[in-house]
Amino acid sequence: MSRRHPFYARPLLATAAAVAVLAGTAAAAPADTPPDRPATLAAALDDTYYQDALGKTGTELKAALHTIISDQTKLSYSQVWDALKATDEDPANSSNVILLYTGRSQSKNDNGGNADQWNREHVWAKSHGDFGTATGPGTDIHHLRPEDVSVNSARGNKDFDEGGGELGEAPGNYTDGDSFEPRDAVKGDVARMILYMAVRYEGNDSFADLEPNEQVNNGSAPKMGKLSVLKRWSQEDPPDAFEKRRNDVIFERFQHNRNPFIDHPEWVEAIW
Ligand SMILES: [Ca+2]
Ligand SMILES: [Ca+2]
Repeated sequence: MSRRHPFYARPLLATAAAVAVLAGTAAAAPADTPPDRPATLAAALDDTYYQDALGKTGTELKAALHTIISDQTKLSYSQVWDALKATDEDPANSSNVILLYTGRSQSKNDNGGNADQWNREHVWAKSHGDFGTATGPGTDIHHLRPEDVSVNSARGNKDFDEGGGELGEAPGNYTDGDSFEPRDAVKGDVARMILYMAVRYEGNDSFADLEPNEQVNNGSAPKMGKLSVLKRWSQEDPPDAFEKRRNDVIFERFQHNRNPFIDHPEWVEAIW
């Protein structure tokens, strides 16, 4: 239990504790969560966390998930730095984080504003809905990831689609004037982050209702495209160990809410 995370001392949700007990792990030691979680964890989540969503589809499922995942702890933008050092830790080197698009392993302490340092990439670009970095969608670590500063700039606020020229500094990633295509290994991760944001933010707080659509060039509209491409990416790149561990760490240590599409990727098609 790190003293750098005062919010970590907050009592865990009953569901988190129940899940930890059933999974045979200690909720206070999320860093020790094995990459391949026991099947009992998924079953325990269905019996507790997702109880009110099971058996639903479409708008009913989306509404149930919105209620479930809106019960969360919220971070400040400065707390995000330390959170990402835990959520995106390199499993092969605990001193490093893995950068989302480049896939590079880089020192946790090499964060900042220089071109080859890492900073906080908003996968749902913060201009799409103009939510900035106030506590809320702009500090929701389910879609905030470490990324190389200049690669983050190259992505900018572009919508997601396939095509364009390959980024020299981030092989496997492509961009053109109005869209960005992440490398294959994180295509599904990106899709599930965008769809989490769409369910979590429904316009019933002080922020915009975020929704995916079929457009690029969405600009400052609270939309992100292209939905059909994101759905395909979610199918082609199912949740992996890194992504699942990340979801667990956010749930157990930081926000105490989950990305439902990592636990139940079939819910993408059930809603959209
Ligand atoms: Ca992946
Ligand atoms: Ca929404």
